[in-house]
Amino acid sequence: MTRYLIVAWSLLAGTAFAITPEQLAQHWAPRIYHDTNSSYGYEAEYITRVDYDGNWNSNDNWENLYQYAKPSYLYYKVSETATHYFIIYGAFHPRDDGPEYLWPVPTDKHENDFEGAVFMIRKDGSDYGQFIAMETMAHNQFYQYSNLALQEAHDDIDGSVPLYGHRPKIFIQANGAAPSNGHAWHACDSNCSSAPGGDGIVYYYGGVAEVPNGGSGNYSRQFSYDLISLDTLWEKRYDVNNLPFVFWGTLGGDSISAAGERLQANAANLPWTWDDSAQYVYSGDGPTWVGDFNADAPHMIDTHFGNVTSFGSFSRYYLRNDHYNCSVDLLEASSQSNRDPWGGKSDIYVEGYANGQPFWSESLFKKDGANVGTFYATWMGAYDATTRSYNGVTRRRYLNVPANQNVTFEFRVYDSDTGGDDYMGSISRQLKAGQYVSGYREATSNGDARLSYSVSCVR
Ligand SMILES: [Ca+2]
Ligand SMILES: [Ca+2]
Ligand SMILES: [Ca+2]
Ligand SMILES: [Ca+2]
Repeated sequence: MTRYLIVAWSLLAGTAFAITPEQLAQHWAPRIYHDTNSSYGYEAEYITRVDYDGNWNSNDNWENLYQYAKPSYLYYKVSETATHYFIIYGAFHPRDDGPEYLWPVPTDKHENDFEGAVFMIRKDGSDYGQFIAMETMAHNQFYQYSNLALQEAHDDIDGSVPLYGHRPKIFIQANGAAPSNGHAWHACDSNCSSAPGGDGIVYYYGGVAEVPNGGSGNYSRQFSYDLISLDTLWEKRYDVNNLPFVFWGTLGGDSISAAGERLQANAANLPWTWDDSAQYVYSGDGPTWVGDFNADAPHMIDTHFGNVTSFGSFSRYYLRNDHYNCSVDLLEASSQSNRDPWGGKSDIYVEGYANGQPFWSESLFKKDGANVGTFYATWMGAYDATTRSYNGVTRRRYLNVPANQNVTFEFRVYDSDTGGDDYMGSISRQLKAGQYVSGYREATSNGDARLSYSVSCVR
């Protein structure tokens, strides 16, 4: 009875989360089919917490594997817009083992590993909402899954999401999965009926962190995991010198083990530096960049999927996300100069960078034949943006950048031409956590354009 009163009160008050983030994460916590590989030792497959060995030192985790028990944990984080929840689940492994690392051969073998998924849940008025879609992280590639008639936009749909009751079923690859997919996450397929090589274990959410007693058998061994908040790592995001981070978003890992094995150094990344590296090739995953998985999942999903609004409205503004650093509102842009050949109107677009990392491009806003002095609202996908599939109405990006120090934000304006684009100047601002800057119809460095914007860094 008490809970129903709380729900009713929350709805009336308009507060975030009718139920707690923990309850949401518990409800949707996946059932995990974890392939195992005896060649590298079953204990190197176990999912556990980063401080499983009783310390926050990240470069003794390979060596301590057999000295400490590995109780089963899955990390989680919940964020929320007016219309959806976004739940990240992530699994840590002390080792990503495999064939010896010989650069540039792309094999796994490194200290620490962290991969996972984000679930998008629509608020449909029920306690826990409706599962809409999932993206998984599999060794620097993101995979898209849904059981609804979602269409592809800037990435292809990779399949459906098999369920166990209401819970998504996840397949995690084993150490040594060729050539470099150890501990990658995918939706379940036939690998969840029959474990590759005949061995694999099941992790299920039971609220208790059991210690596995072996990795053999065709999913006959099943262990309860407990959830642990990703806050416990986010709170240490600026703690470097391998405690546990070596630099922004990366757990420290040695290039050689105590036993002399050659390892890929510093290879485990947290969601705030995840990226689908395919964006660097022609068939990339569209205008979504480093950290969006964690800081701006609504943007990433709106970029990858074509019709998220087919299943209800889609807000792009967070009611709650404790894990972004800065937000950028690019509000309007105007040409002040006809830069097309022979004095034609400029075809303006804007690129945005934070410490050199892109967050805005001509895929998000472009206005062909812009009148000099007219201010055009930079709604994502409007006018002549080279990406016009956006469903969520927004001019805001949420970013993960290390804002404990000054972050350099740069807006560059260009006139698009077939024979080479013309630079129309830039605006550069520096700020760090706790600071806010804005510009109203501010001129770019060479006066060829004007922009209105605001940038706020909060943590
Ligand atoms: Ca350690
Ligand atoms: Ca080590
Ligand atoms: Ca895909
Ligand atoms: Ca196996």
